[in-house]
Amino acid sequence: MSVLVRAVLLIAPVLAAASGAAAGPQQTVLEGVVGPAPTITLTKDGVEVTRLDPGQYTIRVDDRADSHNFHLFGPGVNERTGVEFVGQQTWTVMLQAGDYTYQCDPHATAMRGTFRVGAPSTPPVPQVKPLVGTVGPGKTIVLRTGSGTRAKALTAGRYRITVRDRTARDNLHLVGPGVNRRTGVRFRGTVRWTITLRAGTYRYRSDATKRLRGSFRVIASAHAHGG
Ligand SMILES: [Cu+2]
Repeated sequence: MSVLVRAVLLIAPVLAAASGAAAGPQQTVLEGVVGPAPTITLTKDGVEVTRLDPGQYTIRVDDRADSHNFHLFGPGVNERTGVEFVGQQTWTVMLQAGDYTYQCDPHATAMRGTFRVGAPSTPPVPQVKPLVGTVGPGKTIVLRTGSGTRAKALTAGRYRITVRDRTARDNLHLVGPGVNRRTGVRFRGTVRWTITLRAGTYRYRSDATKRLRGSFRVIASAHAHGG
């Protein structure tokens, strides 16, 4: 073998690697996991994905149950594992500005997440909205929104409820789809619950006084494309 040929053989892989690196920036890897518990997650470096820059991504999906699947859809993307499929899949996707959803199709109301793709200047989707529940002093109970009005119709999603239990004779007990939380009747103080409200009717009451009660409706959240 001549010195020239040997030199070319040595250099060729280096050139190939260099041109490969020049072809594009390193792709960001996202990890999608569904099952075996009824949970679905999409994370980047271990953190739940809520916003991404537009671009090409590698999605590693680990589907751990034959009763769940991982389905990602949004602008230009529609990828899914089979419900009966168990194992790993890798997808390369081009994410564009807009809202994306990942869900388990058979359990889409409970096993579901969303994230937004867009410039960092895009206002983030509000993740947790505030509510304030007050019981007492005296025979009063009310649940108010963050703006201070009595809750009547709310949008489905994550809420942080600050419960101000100001009486040792009543409590605040909130019941509705997926939620059953209460303070103790004798308890007085402030607690905070972070809960997910789903479409349906929620009722709150004092377990000690029947007439102390209220209710509100929750409507499914529309996929608002804010700008
Ligand atoms: Cu499922």
